[in-house]
Amino acid sequence: MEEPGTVYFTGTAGAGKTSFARAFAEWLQHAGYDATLVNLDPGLEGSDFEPDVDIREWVRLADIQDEYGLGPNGAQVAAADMIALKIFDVKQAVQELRSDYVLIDTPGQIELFAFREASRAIVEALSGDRSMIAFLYDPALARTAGGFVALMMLGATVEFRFRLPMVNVLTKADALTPEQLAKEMQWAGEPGALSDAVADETPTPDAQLSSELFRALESMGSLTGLVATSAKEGTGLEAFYQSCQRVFGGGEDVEPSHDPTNE
Ligand SMILES: Nc1nc2c(ncn2[C@@H]2O[C@H](COP(=O)(O)OP(=O)(O)OP(=O)(O)O)[C@@H](O)[C@H]2O)c(=O)[nH]1
Ligand SMILES: [Mg+2]
Repeated sequence: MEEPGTVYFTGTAGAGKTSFARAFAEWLQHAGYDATLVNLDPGLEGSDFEPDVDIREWVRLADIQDEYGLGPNGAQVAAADMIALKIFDVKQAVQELRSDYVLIDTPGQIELFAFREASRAIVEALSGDRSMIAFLYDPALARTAGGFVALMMLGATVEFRFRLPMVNVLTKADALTPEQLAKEMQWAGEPGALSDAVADETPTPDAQLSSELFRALESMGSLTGLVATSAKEGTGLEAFYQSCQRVFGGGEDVEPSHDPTNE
């Protein structure tokens, strides 16, 4: 059996990681693929998300706070190390399900995930040859050119830390006006339009810093487009799937493991 395609969903707090991972899992199921949804967020709350493999079986944020008298951030730091210690149990549970795709929802606080060594150990343990990161752009933060560039830099940081191929995803597209959506998509596709917008926004921009920054982001491949999606309306999921396929298989579809018309 071919190794599954593994996708990590990352992005700023509230960017829509959990909603998008879940919507994509449902889309894959309808398209005839098996998807294992993995929750790596020890603080996940809410009952309508039912992951197939759940870190909370081993590590729960509320329990760590109670046991060690920690606040939510201190508990997240402690949890990251505890998750790393349990990661082979998680891996075994994922492997037993033998799915075509493994979708991994990561903790809300991205700096904890991106900067801690424990996270690198976690990603290393769970990743095979077919692994990638979906970096989610929250439209509320991407609305200004400065905010958009800041997200690009954060995405570049995540890519630099984990050294995995990355696909950029704009979430909650339904919450944007068509004009806002068109503007953000243009910034993603045309570096010149984005750098002009940054210059317009900042009355006295440091032109040299901006142009060096753009060059660095460009050479890291951080300006390679954006897939507009909405978990709420179920849009953009096929386009995201195609982007994943380009990363995993040079654009070729894998055969569905079951026929969706038989369900
Ligand atoms: N309009 C709209 N809202 C969305 C969409 N996806 C998520 N949201 C809302 O955005 C908020 C955050 O969504 P989550 O999926 O929990 O985001 P997250 O990145 O997992 O959040 P944390 O794990 O807490 O950092 C919720 O209020 C969702 O209802 C979408 O496609 N459209
Ligand atoms: Mg979440």
